[in-house]
Amino acid sequence: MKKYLNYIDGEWSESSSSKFVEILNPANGEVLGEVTQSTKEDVDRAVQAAKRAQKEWRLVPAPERAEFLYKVAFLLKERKEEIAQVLTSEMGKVIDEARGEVQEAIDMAFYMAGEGRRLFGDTVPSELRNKFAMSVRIPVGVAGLITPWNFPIAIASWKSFPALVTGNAVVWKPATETPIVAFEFAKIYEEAGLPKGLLNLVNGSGSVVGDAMVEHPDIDLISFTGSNEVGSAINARAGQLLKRTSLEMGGKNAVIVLADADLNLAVDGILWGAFGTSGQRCTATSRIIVHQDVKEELEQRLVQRIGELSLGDGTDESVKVGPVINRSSLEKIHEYVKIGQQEGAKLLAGGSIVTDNGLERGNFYAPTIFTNVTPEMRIAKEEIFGPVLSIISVKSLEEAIEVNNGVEFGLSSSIFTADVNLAFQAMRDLDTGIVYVNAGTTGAEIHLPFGGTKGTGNGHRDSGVAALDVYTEWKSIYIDYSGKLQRAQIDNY
Ligand code: UN1
Repeated sequence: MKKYLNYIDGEWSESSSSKFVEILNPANGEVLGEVTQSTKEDVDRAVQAAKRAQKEWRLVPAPERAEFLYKVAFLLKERKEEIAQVLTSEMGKVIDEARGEVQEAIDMAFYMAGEGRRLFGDTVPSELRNKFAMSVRIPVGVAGLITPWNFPIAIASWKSFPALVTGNAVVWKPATETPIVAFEFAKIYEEAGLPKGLLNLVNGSGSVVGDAMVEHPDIDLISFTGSNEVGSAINARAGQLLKRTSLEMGGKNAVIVLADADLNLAVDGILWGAFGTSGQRCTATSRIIVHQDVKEELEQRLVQRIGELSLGDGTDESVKVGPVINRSSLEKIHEYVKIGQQEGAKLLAGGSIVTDNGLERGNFYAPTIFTNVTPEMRIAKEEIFGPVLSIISVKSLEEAIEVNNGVEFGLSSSIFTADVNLAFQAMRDLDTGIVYVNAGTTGAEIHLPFGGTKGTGNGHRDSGVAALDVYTEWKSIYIDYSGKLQRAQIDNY
């Protein structure tokens, strides 16, 4: 059986724990290999290697650091199909989406490589004569990256490229469910010739490897994407240790459909947003907030179209919805469906674990729609992370915005309307980090900030120029060439 190892200080190595965990294909339960389970000592070795490597790396000019990212970008481009196939078999998303995800990593590589020739700071006039003032970005040191299984390469790219181009070294713990994609990514870094110790891959559980990273005194920041439960525990401990954290967590994203909306377009956007990646995106559409005048019409069209979503192994090009990641996720989704029924919501479609057509060996859940959902119901408030959609009816845009904003998360939202005035009102008032007009809640592009308000995060953003803020400190520099002591705020007044 193929064994997946750690990549520490430029070497592939097995953990001293000698423990391995099986990697399963979520579409059929096939064992794809097994992955080493690391210890605290492995983390320490990775951190020491990172620390050593970063000492030299910070002195490498940023455009030269960026050269490695360009190489990574071209290698990713070359292997796009191969990695996409691995991604689908390991994580389950359908092959088209897997290709899209690898493309997201390619885009991010080129974009962040470009930053090697920007990394803009400010030059500003000094308030004193013969004095120069500027600010520059400096690396934080060793960045600890903890990434999820739902976007195993895109999110690792959102974090590792800006970390490296700004002069940091990386210790990376990928999700236990997706070590093969992590292996492929680390191999590409290796092939690109990235100096050893700058990118260290440490496989293992959150409770051992993740905790050791948070606790390690030589890891200067943690960038995490995952659940609120884990994120807030990381933040609490990192807070005590005065360690920087960037957290990207849950969502409860809504599509608002106003009475004047193009319903065909709205249905396309909703189905893609809710059932793409089997609803396992942070940005997935999990609520529809519809104007009462078009509620029935929208429901009819959704129910009609939901039948077209063929389920199956995502490597089959004709399949539209793949499996969910594992058994416990499948059960959690089904639990929520039962909760919805108990709460009095009406099931319009789906609502069951799929066991027919040979799909019983995989983790398949039928695309599910509830209607007559009210904002207080748990299915309208909690993140389900599966193909379950709740329809809530409202009487006005104002009420729609109130419902949208009435949850503890604030990642993405969307509005379908033909009225430009209402669209702008929504853009202003929707309390989410990402807003779409006449498109669903998914589909963020890498050159804009990705992240959310309230319980979704802690004010930081992945991707875009904003990502640089996570991986750099500001240094303000004053150069006095007057040859005399000039006291700021005193000698100029
Ligand atoms: C995620 O679900 O965590 O906007 C990332 C999107 C993708 C990224 C999603 N580009 O849906």
